[in-house]
Amino acid sequence: MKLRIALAALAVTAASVLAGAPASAVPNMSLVSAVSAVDSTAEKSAQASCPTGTRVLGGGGFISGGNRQVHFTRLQALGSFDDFAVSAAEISAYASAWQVHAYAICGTAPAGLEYVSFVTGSDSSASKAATATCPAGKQLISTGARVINGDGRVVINSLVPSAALTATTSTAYEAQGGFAGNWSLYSHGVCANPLPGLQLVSALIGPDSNDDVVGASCPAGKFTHGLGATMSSPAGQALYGGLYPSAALDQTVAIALEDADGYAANWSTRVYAICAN
Ligand SMILES: [Ca+2]
Ligand SMILES: [Ca+2]
Repeated sequence: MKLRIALAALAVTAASVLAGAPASAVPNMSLVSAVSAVDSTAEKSAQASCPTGTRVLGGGGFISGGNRQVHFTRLQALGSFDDFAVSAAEISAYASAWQVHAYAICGTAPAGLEYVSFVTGSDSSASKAATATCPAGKQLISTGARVINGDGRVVINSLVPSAALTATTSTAYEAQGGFAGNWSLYSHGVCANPLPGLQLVSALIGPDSNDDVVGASCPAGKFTHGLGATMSSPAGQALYGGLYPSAALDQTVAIALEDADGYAANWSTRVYAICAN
């Protein structure tokens, strides 16, 4: 489980406003963060709140102290509160203290801003996929996912923007050993009228049997409004320890870790950035 890293710079900061940066098409873009308590509660949440007058466009999260045993159960832009909500849970009993961080990408409302969701039915299938689609004429600016009633035993594997940025698909798998309960999966998307320079970029690391840290950079002068990621093949035996934008909103980072007893086969991680002027 050697760590492989492919990115230009890795920065997690408390909060930042893009002072001195070239003007973005969406005015007043900023990155805001929030943290949960540091303890060993089995599931906990953090919500990062956008500054007054700005809307949540997208966001991400980071788990500290999780040691391969804590994973995201929710990454969601909440249009009703203009918060980015992040929850994480222990896969099974884990004694150490850990903390979840939430990051919100905020800005003045772009024209046509709309929050869309799709939820699967509830059953105990070993994996599920959910797709949320933007209304006709609008395009996707960020992704999200949420597991309901997974009791920590369901691992989010992907939040993938479609190539044409019209939809986002989430997948999740039951963790190693399975889960007998019924659970469901949400896909969440944020849509808007097409932004100037809107462009999907991604970066891939692997396949191999190492943990991954992978970053994708927006083209010069563009900003990330949302992000996404996918892991190939580990099917519940690898989890995200982080999925977040850089402080300057010019890059996205995914950290993908094998579970506590590892995963022998090769797998890969792809991270996405949804960029615009
Ligand atoms: Ca099951
Ligand atoms: Ca394993």
